[in-house]
Amino acid sequence: MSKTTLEPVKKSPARKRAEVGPAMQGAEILIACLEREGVEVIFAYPGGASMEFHQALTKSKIRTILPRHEQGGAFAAEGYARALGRAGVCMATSGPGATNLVTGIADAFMDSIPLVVITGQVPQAMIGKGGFQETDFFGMTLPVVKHSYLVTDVNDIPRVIKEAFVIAQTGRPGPVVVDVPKNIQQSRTQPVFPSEVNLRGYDPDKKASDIELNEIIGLIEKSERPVLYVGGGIIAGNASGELREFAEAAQIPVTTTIMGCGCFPETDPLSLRWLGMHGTAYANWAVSGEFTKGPDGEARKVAPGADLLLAFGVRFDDRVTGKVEKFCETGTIVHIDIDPSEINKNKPANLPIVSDVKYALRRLNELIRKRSIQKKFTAWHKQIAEWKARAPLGYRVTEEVVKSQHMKDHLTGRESEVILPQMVIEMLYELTNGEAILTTGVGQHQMWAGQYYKFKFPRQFLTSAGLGAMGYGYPAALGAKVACPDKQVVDIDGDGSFLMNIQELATAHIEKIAAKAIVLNNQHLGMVMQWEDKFYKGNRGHTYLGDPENRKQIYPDYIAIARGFNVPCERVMYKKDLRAALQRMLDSDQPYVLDVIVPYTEHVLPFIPAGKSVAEMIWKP
Ligand SMILES: Cc1ncc(C[n+]2csc(CCOP(=O)(O)OP(=O)(O)O)c2C)c(N)n1
Ligand SMILES: [Mg+2]
Repeated sequence: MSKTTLEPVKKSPARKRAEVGPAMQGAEILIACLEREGVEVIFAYPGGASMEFHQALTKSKIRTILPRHEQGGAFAAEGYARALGRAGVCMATSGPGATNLVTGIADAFMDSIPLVVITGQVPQAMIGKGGFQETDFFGMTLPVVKHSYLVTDVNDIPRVIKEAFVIAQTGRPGPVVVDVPKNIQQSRTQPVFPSEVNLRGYDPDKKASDIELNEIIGLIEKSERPVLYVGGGIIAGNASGELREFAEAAQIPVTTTIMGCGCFPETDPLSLRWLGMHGTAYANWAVSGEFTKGPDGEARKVAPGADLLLAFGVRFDDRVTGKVEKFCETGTIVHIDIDPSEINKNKPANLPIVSDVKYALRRLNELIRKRSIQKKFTAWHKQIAEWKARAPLGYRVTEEVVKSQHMKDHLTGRESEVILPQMVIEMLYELTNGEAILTTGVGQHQMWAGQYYKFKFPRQFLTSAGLGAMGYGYPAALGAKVACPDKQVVDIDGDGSFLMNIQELATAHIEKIAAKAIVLNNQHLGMVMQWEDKFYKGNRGHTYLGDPENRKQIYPDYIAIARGFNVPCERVMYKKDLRAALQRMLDSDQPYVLDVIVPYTEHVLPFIPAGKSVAEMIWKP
């Protein structure tokens, strides 16, 4: 992400129309600024260096939600931001409070989520002296923020907060840190609230030229096998409607990244679902071609992939490309992104365009309305239909499941009663009509949630994609449920990931946030275990989460833990009980945990091992 020096322009027009408020303390001014930005909710955990803010919050109409760990607060603010498309706000005290936010900030940075992070800092006179709970938070977070401030003058607070929201929410969104020393919070002044900001060197308003856009249309007319490869930029840029219109008008198949799930309805015949390491075989073939291995072990291309890749709002992440030179090796690549630093970063583009993707798509639609695309790509659609029919996502009760310790320990051989994790998500999809907002932890369950739930609208799948932060799921679900109280919000979690922020069950109960969690409990760090099976001959390197001295017992006991939080929880072991249990969870108007015991032997398929190309894809269940 590009970083620019952001200096306020002197004598900005904002000053002219600024509003002067009554004399207040710095902390009160900051909260008044948040109110002026329309902030309704803040996830804030107090401490010595931030209690002035909390005192001011008690007098504010902003809803303050007390997470039970600052990491939970940061993830909840992110869940809120992802679900709503507006900046989420979190707050912590200096030192350990602030450092506990870092993972959330890094996550927001990687996934371009607008976040305003406010931290208390030791008084200015103590900075650099190693005072109690002092950490250089500005310095520590520098590589993972879009921008940051250490406020050194109480009079700067209104401008800084206004700028923080503009920077977090415009262009490529991201996290902004505002660190405020305690003496600044306690100083009094008459605030001057600017009505707009003027940031020298910051120009998020990028637009593709008609020449560039006409070139894209020319490339489409010349191509035989075009594919749209679209991502989180479409969602952040609110460009889903435009994308849909464009794809349908041009009849171009669409694959998304995990960040882009829902930006194009996965139920549409043009959808190839998501691509990459665990994406569909047909999406990967459509981009890079189909390969088979001969008896000599050599991979041979049996069908070509895209000859034109329209990469809009994506960043050619390695989990998507695998071996990057082999990714769409023979195609012409058009890359549109609002952030110039993404262009030619991971994969060179033949036609690079720096633009707001919503503008580019809207204008493309206008252009092709006037001069419609003649190509029909009939042969290409036929090939894709054949791939889809041959390699759909699928699972079955394998020999490995039947012979597994799970069957012996928990199912006493009742094969027909085993619950596979994929089944749970398919059933949830059915029972929620595909309308729920899903969050996830990180691991196998995350990939299955993406594969077996079909996303229909943007902001429906909230997952830690770039950072891959375990513990994201439940706090993010809290944030999403606060943002969208009328939606069913379900965290599909792993037993390892859920445990990392389990304290947020208290937040859910006390704040009456009815976010649901399904723990796909395989008693293992499943995804790491899958790599152990594949690359380390199944040698377990600390990936078992149960009690080694009592493997028959499910450990830890989530029912007992949830009871301690006053949150209802049910365990399901047999298939016959699954549907009714899911329904009870969905019908509840409270936070709820469903602990679903699944075998650990399942592997996520398809699977392109890291750094490998589509020729190495394993896809048959
Ligand atoms: C904070 C953090 N620590 C470690 C990892 C590495 N890691 C990736 S997936 C995974 C296993 C997750 O286990 P679980 O949550 O039970 O999900 P499962 O794969 O079993 O579905 C681990 C340890 C991570 N992504 N994040
Ligand atoms: Mg697990």
